[in-house]
Amino acid sequence: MAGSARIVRYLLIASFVVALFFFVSRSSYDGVPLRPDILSGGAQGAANKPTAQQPPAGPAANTNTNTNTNANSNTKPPAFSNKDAAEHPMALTPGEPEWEDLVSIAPGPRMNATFVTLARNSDVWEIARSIRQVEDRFNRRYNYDWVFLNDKPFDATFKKVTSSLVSGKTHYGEIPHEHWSFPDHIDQEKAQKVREDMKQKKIIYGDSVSYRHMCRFESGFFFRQPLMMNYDYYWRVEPSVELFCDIHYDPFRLMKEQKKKYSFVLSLYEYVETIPTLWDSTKKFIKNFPEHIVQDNAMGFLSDDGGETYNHCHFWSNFEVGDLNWLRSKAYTDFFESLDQDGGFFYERWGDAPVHSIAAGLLLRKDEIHFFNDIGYYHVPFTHCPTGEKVRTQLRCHCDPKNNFDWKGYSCTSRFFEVTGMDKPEGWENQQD
Ligand SMILES: Nc1nc2c(ncn2[C@@H]2O[C@H](COP(=O)(O)OP(=O)(O)O)[C@@H](O)[C@H]2O)c(=O)[nH]1
Ligand SMILES: [Mg+2]
Repeated sequence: MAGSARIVRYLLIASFVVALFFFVSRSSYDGVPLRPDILSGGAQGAANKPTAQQPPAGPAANTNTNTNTNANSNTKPPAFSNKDAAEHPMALTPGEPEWEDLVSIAPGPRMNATFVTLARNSDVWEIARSIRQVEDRFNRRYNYDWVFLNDKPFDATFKKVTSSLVSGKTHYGEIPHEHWSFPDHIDQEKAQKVREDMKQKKIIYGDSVSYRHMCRFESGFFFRQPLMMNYDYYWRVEPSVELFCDIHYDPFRLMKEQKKKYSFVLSLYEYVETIPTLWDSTKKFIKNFPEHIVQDNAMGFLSDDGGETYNHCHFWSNFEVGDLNWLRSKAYTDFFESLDQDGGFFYERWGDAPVHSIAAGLLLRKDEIHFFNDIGYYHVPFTHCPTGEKVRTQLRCHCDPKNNFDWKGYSCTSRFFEVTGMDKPEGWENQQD
């Protein structure tokens, strides 16, 4: 009797162990294979992470720059297809199908789009913060690529940290000297004198040469870097920015479907001392290239007297989602080259924000510029926290609405609403100071 009880006990334990093994093996997730570069201990390598919906894909980089593109993947990202789009309409408001699901890889088409960041190696931890937030609030479900640009080669740490955070593929480009240096026509002595004067006057970045190269590069060259030529849309991300709200839909797709070419979340008045003659140069461009000035543009956002003077309003360009083909158009490049000839990037301290904004205001129809109320955003020192308690709750925003800059006196966003004839979001009156 004792013997058979032992056998029964052994059988019970054995079947329990088998059942446990079966259960554990069934409930485990499908492991994602480690990338070969990590397995081999290398720090280099573009992240190329296949997902359920998006096959390993990416642009074939046709570049001499220091590219970390995975050499094995030359396939283009899935193109925008009307059928795919029709099967998966964008859920722009709560209650629509697919609104609630913030876990799965987003179904539907992907745009030919990328994030883009200009950064130094020393910016690595600040950009890591930004990437983490962009991924958590949006890109982990969309897996868009990320292009990093630098006037110096990116180091191994920068590549390792950033490629481990981005869910799409990462590409690293070194900017050619011609795009980050003084053009020949610049009088060096005059430029130096300006920097000394601006230093005396304590104008922010007034004495910096590299900041001027940065502004000229962002104004005229980032969109024509070899790595960027593969894409149609970009989303600019700077170090140490914050995203406050869930992004339930694809902003790139909104741009395409609603035929938008430029977008913003914050707008304000530019520091006059940095751009005293920018409007004179703009007026010269308008005279020389009347064919580029579009009917029904947003001149009213830039000028209160029909174009005679500039009111200094500009979209804050550290956040932008935009159309690269517009920036590569003859209209935009003629505008940039005309400004560059006048030398104000060095004889003054023209920022890329007023340059992009004036271009958007004159070369685009006003309905081609989009304001993303629903993207909560911070770049020191300003916050865009969506107006409307309902929106903020639905989007799980973590910003303090009191900090929303949109309707305060120094913001130009009210003016944008007036010029475009849009209704201001509910609750804006209570946020004016
Ligand atoms: N590679 C490189 N990037 C720069 C340099 N200066 C600024 N940047 C980048 O250009 C962007 C704007 O610079 P930032 O310091 O944030 O200027 P601010 O936002 O106007 O205060 C950021 O993405 C910086 O990382 C530079 O000298 N080299
Ligand atoms: Mg910045």
